[in-house]
Amino acid sequence: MGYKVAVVGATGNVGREMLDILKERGFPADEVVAVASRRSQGVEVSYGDATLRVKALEHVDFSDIDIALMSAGGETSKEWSPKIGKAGCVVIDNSSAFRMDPDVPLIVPEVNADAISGFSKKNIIANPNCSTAQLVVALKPLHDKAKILRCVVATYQSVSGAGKEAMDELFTQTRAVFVSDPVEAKKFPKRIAFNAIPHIDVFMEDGFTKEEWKMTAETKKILDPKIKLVATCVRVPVFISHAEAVHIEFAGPITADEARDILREAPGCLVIDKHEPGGYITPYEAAGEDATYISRIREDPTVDNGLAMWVVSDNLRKGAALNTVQIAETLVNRGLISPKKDTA
Ligand code: A2P
Ligand code: 11C
Repeated sequence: MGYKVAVVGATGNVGREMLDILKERGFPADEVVAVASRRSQGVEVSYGDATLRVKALEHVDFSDIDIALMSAGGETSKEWSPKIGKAGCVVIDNSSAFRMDPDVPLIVPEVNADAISGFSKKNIIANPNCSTAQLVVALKPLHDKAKILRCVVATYQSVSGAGKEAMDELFTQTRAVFVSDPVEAKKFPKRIAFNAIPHIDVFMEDGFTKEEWKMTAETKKILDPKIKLVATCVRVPVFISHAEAVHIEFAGPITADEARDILREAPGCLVIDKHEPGGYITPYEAAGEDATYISRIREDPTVDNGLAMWVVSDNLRKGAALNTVQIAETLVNRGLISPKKDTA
């Protein structure tokens, strides 16, 4: 007996990955329903060898669906996730809409799977921002060893984090530069082709961007509220995978060799760290992969108990779709959900 699963946002970057990952990992789904906006009604999307016809969100009855994987933007989530949850369908929400809600667990299964049990108040579980997810996967095993006090992060984020139109914009602008056409910026505030933009999401009153705030607030909720974290989030002309330069201060001593050994054994982490040209991972190589890659691990001589490292992961997978499916797997494996009916 399997589950009936809806993927909401099935025509988008993350939704398509969700469909692929459900299939790849053999999630026990008897039926998968692809859902998007009215614009996409009837559009075909792939689910393994099968083709699914997209349904408009307004036309779906969620009362007979077990799990909704939601990635249709914050506004759609704000309106729909509570309604879907009330209909008795567990929502795993990839937007930022409910992450800070105390009645909604914010989960990265390798880090805080035990917190999932609080989901039943609203029937919503939140998936973190992509730049947070990969960071906490790498921080957690080090925090267990030597208590992180402070973390300074600079991100190098791919355009796919901003959706499929943003990927088109990088492609179109790059082509325009080569053929000397005028370069038009629509989705991004400045040209992204051959550039770097230190601005992701809206500005806050204190001068930080919301993306930077999310990294701080979400790390505290998932890992430890005592950790101090400051981020600078930068968009770079890369299609897939976010990279992060991470500087950590610990309460006690930890060497680069110890950190490397710990991270080699840690769930979800893969260490590629040779001190030679090419002995590290780049975003291009991480695209399409599930791991959080860690390279360039070294001691930081400018602070007590400091380490520096480079963390890279596919933002559409661990940063979004994979983590969402892993949350669904956690619900199933811990017996926290059972199928409403046998649709086999
Ligand atoms: P659609 O293609 O019909 O607009 P991305 O982040 O890659 O741009 O994808 C966003 C996803 O969210 C798409 O699948 C998009 O569907 C879906 N979406 C956007 N707005 C809504 C809405 N109001 N109702 C349902 N799905 C929506
Ligand atoms: C980006 N990290 O790269 C963003 C996308 O809060 O889920 C995801 C935003 C979020 O633009």
